[in-house]
Amino acid sequence: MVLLHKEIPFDYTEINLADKPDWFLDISPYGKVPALAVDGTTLYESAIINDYLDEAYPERRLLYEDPLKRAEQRILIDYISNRFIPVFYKLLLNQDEEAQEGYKKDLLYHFDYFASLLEDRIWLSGDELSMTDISLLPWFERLIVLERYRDFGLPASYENLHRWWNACQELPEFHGTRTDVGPLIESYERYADGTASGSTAKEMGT
Ligand SMILES: N[C@@H](CCC(=O)N[C@@H](CS)C(=O)NCC(=O)O)C(=O)O
Repeated sequence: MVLLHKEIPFDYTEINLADKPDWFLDISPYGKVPALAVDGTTLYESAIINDYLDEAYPERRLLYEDPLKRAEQRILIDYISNRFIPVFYKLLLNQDEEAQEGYKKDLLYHFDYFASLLEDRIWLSGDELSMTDISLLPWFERLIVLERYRDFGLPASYENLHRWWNACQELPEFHGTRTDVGPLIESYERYADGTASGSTAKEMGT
């Protein structure tokens, strides 16, 4: 989405995480997507890739230039990466129903927090789309996976978040990157039935 937002030309290669090619492991030491190769240098970790792109291509900035405001955005991105996304994976990977109920409650707690940021604005960090929205959006696209495998969705009462998610779905950046629902659901099947054995399953499985 950042590449599209800034109209940076790129080649896109999908990786089968169940059978990672050697060339991919050479450029992505954690064995994870995404990775970005730029002139012989490879970057990984999506927040760091996004930081690089915003700095190297300053047109249509997604992070504030003001250091304090930018730091606030990075705190939210860190929250999404290290507090919210792991719960998504844990709910999907854990086969125990009681534990799943606990993770569902944790997700609602995170929804409360995101909704509180949207009380008087459409976007998470101000009047315009920014990196914080782009960091959270893919996980709302993936809520359909939790609906399918764990009977969990965004409750209707979260009006602010629904409004935000509806605005996200209008973005050209979203249309240019979205995965069809069928393949998206299928790609998480092995996480949901407990047969995934990749690095994410090992790290997030409980
Ligand atoms: N912190 C990393 C996380 C990336 C990540 O978890 N990628 C998953 C797929 S969404 C992956 O490639 N997992 C490899 C595996 O399961 O073997 C980032 O933000 O780039």
